[in-house]
Amino acid sequence: MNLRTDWTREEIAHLFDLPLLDLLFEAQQVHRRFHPRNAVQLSTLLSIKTGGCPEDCGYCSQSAHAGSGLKAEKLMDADAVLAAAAEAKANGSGRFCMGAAWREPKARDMDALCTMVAGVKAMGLETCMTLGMLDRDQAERLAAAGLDYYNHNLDTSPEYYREVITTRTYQDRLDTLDHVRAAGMAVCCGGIVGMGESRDDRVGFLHALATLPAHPESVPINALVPIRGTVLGDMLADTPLARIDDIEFVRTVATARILMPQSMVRLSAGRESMSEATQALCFLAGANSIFTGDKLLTAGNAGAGADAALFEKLGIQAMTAPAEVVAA
Ligand code: SAM
Ligand code: DTB
Ligand code: SF4
Repeated sequence: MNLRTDWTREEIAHLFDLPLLDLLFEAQQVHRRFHPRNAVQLSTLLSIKTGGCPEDCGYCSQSAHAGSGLKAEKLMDADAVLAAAAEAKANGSGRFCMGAAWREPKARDMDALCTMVAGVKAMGLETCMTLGMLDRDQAERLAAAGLDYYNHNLDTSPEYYREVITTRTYQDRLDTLDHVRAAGMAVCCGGIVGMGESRDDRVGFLHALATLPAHPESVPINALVPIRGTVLGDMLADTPLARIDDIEFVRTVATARILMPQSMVRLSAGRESMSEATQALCFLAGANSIFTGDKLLTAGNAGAGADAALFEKLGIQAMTAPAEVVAA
């Protein structure tokens, strides 16, 4: 089965426009051709370096440009990172994702980062990092240390991007994704909906992902978590009607599933404020991965207890082994 990387914006807009039940039916059919049914992969996040980031991403509590009141911290010790990874594994997580509030890693941090990757990998967890931009050499070093996935999001459409971030370009992000691919790592790349973008921007965002040279193996779809003191968080808090409509969010997930059939589509930030019914619709739409635990990087998350209860109610199993693709 050849995966299409030549989707047009018109085709994507047409999928978004389908009657909801037709869209969900198609997405779930695609899902079942490529993935085990009723199974959701669990990833756990840890912020290994919090706050004080020089970038100006309008959604982010960790930007030094934001007035979120978050205290800037130093890079954590490897031992503390490994202790958190062990706890994540004990809670059933299959992948451990370490995030740093950096524009890019500095040369002096690379040894410590490689130690963390090797240690987490040795526990039998899949490893993921998100550290900002990487050059070719940094990507190769992390891959050699055992890094399985690198998360770097396109965040939104190329057109809306400049409304959200000015300190790095869309092309900078595409370059990092190229370096990650060239180093042989799997790509985790998605973005955020509910930032005040239009439907057309959501079409453009999924178009950008689905027409990369290869589909990202993981596609995190975040709903904006509004954080006071950030440009977008304040915008949303002051105009509650701007919040993304649940059904529009579900349509975005379903369209992503149809465009990128083999990818893991992750229902990411923003889940804490979603009803169980909306989350169930997202799983029907083809989402098959979540972040577990009660914290994302700085914002709250649903927590293991709530997730276990939800899975029980919906008859969903946590994937135990690394996600396997079902042959078409
Ligand atoms: N500093 C690195 C970078 O941006 O490349 C890695 C960490 S950054 C927090 C990772 C991603 O989290 C962002 O690209 C964005 O998509 C998502 N994110 C950050 N803050 C968010 C928020 N308030 N709501 C939803 N998603 C958010
Ligand atoms: C992604 O797309 N979502 C995660 C992960 N990649 C690193 C991060 C979500 C962050 C949510 C806001 C916070 O915790 O500050
Ligand atoms: Fe920095 Fe990443 Fe936050 Fe942007 S999203 S401000 S790069 S931590």
